[in-house]
Amino acid sequence: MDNFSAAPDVDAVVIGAGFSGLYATKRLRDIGLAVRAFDAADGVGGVWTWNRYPGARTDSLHETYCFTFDKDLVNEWSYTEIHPGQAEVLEYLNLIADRFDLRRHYTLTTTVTSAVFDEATGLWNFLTDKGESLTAKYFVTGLGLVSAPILPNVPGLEEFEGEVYHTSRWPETPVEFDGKRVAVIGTGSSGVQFVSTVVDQARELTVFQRTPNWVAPTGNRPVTAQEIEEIRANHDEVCRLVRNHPAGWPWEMVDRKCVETPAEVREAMFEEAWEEGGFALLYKTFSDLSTDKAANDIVCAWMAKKIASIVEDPEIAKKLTPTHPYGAKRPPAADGYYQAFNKSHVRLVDIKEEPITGFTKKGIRTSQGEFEVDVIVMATGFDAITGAFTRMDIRGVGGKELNDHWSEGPLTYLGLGVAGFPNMFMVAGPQSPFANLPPGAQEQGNWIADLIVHMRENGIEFVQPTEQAEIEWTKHLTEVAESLMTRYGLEANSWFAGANIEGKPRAFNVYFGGHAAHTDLCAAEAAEGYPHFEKVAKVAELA
Ligand code: N01
Repeated sequence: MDNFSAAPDVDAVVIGAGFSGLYATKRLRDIGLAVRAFDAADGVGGVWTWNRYPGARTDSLHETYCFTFDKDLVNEWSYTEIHPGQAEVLEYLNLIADRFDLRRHYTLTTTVTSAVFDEATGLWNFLTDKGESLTAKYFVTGLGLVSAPILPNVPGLEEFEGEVYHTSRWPETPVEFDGKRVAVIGTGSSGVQFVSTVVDQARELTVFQRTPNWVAPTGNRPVTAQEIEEIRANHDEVCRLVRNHPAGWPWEMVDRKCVETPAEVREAMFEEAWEEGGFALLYKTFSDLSTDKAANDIVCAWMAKKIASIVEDPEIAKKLTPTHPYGAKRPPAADGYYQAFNKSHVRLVDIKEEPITGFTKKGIRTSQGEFEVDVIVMATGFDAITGAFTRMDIRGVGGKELNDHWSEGPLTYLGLGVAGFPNMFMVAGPQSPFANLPPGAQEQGNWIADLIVHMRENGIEFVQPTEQAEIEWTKHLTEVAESLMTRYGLEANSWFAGANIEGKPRAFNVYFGGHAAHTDLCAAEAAEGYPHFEKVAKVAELA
C-alpha cells in the first residue's frame, strides 16, 4: 500500500479560530505547510465570538491572556482592564488574525462534520456542512473547552412565548432587559457574571440554582499606564512566572500551609486575597488548599461566613453556600453576585428542593408552581472538553470511532494525540491542563509544529501515541485529580469530571498537574525523540 497515492488537497486542516486554532494555523503555515482552517462562527475569536452575554469577561489576568511570541505585539497591545471583557478579547484575536495574515487560511461559518482517516491514501478526509470535501496529511484541532452548549432536559421549551437565550449563543444585537421579568438557569461562571450584570436592569430576576458556587469578587479595574510600562519592561519575568505556575498565572507559588497558620493571620490573608479577587484566594494564600481537605475546610468556612455577612436573609445565604470543597469544581468570579440577592426584585430558586419540571407558554414550571417571565437565559453550560469532539464523526485507523475509543472518558497522551488516530493533534484538547489558556495554546502549538518538523527531517510520515502511553497518561492524570480537591468533583456536578451531564462518562477530562508540569513533560518528550509515539514511514506499519 503506497502512502499518499493521492496528493492531499492541503498539508493540514485546522479546526477552530480561537487562541488554539489561530496559533496552530500560524505555526503550521510558518513551517511551510499549506493550511486550511475552519470555524463554525462567522468571525475569528472562538469562544469569544459566541459568549457575548452581558458580563462576559475572562478571569485570567490581562498581561497573560495573550500570546507572547511577538515582542513587538507585546509592546504595542494592551488590554484596558485587569480582567478583559469579551469585546476586547475578541478585538485582540481579530488583531492576531490580521497582523499575522491568518484570515486567508480560514473558511468561516462552516462546520467540519467528519474527519476520517483513509488507510489507502494515508490522508485525513474531511466533510463540511457546506458540502465541501477535502484531504490533508495533518489534522489539528482547536475546538475549545466549552463550545458544545447544553440545555435542560425538560419538556416544553418550544411552547414558551417569550425570549430564550443561551449564554454561549448570544446574539450580536444587544438584548434589552429593562422592565422585563428575567429567569436565569445556571450559576456557573456565565450565570454569576450575567446575574451580577443585569440585576439592575431587570424588573424581576429569578435565579434557578442547581449547585451553589464559591463566587469570589473579580478585583477588576482599569489597567494603569504605569502597570503596562512595568509589564513591558519585565516581560521576560512575566513569561518565566507564567511558564512555572500550575495555572499559567504570573505569580510565584506560595510555600506556606493554612493548617499551620494562626487563625487571625490566615483570616487577614484570606481577606486581602478576597479583595484582590479572582484566583488570588486559591493561589496567593496557602499551598495546601487544593491538597489538604482540612485546609480547604478552613477556607470554605471563612467564605461561608463571608457569604453570610453579605446576604441579609440567612435562609438565602445558606442556599447560596456550597457544600463542596473550594476547587472541586471550577470556581467563578463576579462582582456583586451575593449582594444581588439582597434586592427585593431578585429571587433564588433552589432546584434541588424544587426541580424544574418543564417550560410553559408563560415561563418555567417547577414542582411547586409556575414562574411567569419574559426572558429565559440558559446559563446551563456545556458538554465540556469532549463534547466538541464527540459531536463530530472522527474515525481513525480501521474505522475506529473516537466516540467508541472514548466511551468511558477521553484517552490521549498528554492531551496532544490519540492512539489509532495518526497525525491528529489537539491543542487544549481533553486531558490537557486546565489553566490560563493562551500560554498553553502557544506551547502546544509550538510542540505540534516542532513534531511535524521532526517528522519531515527524519522521514517519518505518521505518528500516533502508543496505547500504553495513553493508559499511563490517563492513570497519572486520574491519580493527580484524585489527590486534589477535584476528587470531590462528582458530587459537585463538576464538568471537570463529566458530572454536569446525565449519562456522560465519569472521568477526569482535564489534567490538574498544571501548565508547568505539562510543559516540562512535553519538552522532555520532544527532547527524547518522542519515545511515547509510534513513528513510521508507511501507514501499514502502524500497530
Ligand atoms: O457553565 P457551567 P458556564 N437544570 O457548567 C447549571 C468557562 N467560563 O457556562 O453546577 C438546571 O460552569 C449547572 O448546575 P450544576 C469556565 O471555565 C469562564 O457557567 O451542574 N441547572 C451550573 O450551575 C467555566 O467553568 C468564564 O449542578 C443546570 C450551570 O448550569 C466554563 O466556561 C466565564 C442544568 C452551568 O455552569 C463553563 O461555564 C464563563 C439543568 N438541566 C465561562 N444543567 C470566565 O473566565 C446545568 N445547570 C470568568
